[in-house]
Amino acid sequence: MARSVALHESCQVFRFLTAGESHGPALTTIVEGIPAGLDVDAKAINIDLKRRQGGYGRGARQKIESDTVEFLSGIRFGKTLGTPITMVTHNRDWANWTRRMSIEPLPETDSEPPVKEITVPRPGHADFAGMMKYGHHDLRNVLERASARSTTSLVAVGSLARLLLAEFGISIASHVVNIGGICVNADNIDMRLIGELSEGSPVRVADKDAEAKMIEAIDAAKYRGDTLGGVFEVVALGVPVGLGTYAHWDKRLDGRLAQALMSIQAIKGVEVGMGFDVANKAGSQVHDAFYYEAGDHKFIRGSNNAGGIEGGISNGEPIVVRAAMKPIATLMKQLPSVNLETKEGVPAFAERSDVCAVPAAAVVGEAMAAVIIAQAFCEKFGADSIGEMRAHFDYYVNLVAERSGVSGSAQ
Ligand code: EPS
Repeated sequence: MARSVALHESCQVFRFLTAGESHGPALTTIVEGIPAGLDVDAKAINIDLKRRQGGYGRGARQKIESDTVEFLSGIRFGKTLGTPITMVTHNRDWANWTRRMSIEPLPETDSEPPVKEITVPRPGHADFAGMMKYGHHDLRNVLERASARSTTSLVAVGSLARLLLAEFGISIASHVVNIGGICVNADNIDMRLIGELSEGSPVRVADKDAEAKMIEAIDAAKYRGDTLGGVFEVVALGVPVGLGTYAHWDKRLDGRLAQALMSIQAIKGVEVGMGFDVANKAGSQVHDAFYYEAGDHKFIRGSNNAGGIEGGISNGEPIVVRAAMKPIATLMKQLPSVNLETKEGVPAFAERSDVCAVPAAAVVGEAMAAVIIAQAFCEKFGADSIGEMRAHFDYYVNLVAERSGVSGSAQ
């Protein structure tokens, strides 16, 4: 079956757009580019949405919401049609915000007191820059969309991406490796088990000792009216060699993963593999030496400091990325701020929020990694249907086997 594999001109790029305010009626997502014929069950997506809602240190909002998706397009009889997929998650809290978040202007005859404007920005939040940029007088107009509530949509798209990747044996898991400076040594944890080990943990951590200390630290921060950040690690297993490219700056897989993880609210740093520690070591301690297993016809490595990416291309090893999340900017013990209207020095605005959302951010990190890997996968094996994509994939897997010394693999 000798034939060329090329990205079809008509193939749509895997992309998506999200919309919705935190306390508005709903969060809406439109996804394009998932091939036809993929089995999609809302239940699988709802499991990930529930995972995102969990985690020790979350605020009262998660007791109100029970996030689920409703599909409005793109799926018929449980399979994708190859057309845009629309997903909606209704905000239950909207019922409590219909006046404060009214889409229509409030009637002039309204007998209720006017909706109070918020004019004191929180240091570290989008409040100040957003008000200056858009000319708003009420920072609710900024915070409603800047809120990490919108990560619900990212998780829903990520879930679709994972369903696609699972068809080709790719899985993605995460765990928390640091909360407020309490760290886990990830080197001692088997990568194949991190999802399983961290799943039952309230702080999504694969190490019980660290778990207890992290919970204590979150309680102490809450008591002080403070918040905590941390670091999570995402691992993708089964990614074939060859996704991404060194040919263009914006197609490098590591760069795309960094951008996607950095787009999650409160993320301030991203590392791939050994990350910033490469700067402290010599080349001989950093680069992953090659060996060849003649029996299995396999190129193998003694280490994976590169985090599964070399030259902007997946190299067949597990992809390992970490992201650092700053502490949430809404502090109950408010930081000094200035009223943007009166210019008077006052405590920053505070309303119901999370003390620590690193476990939730890890689930969002998995989703964004899934989206980028699925995008790169669709670019390499582009097809309009799953069957066609599988043929492209199988053909390439055989070519790689042949390049690895397995005779007669590619047909
Ligand atoms: C969030 C919902 C929000 C916040 C949080 C994330 O709910 P509410 O504002 O109604 O309490 O808890 O938002 C932020 C961290 C933020 O920076 O705005 C959610 O569903 O994840």
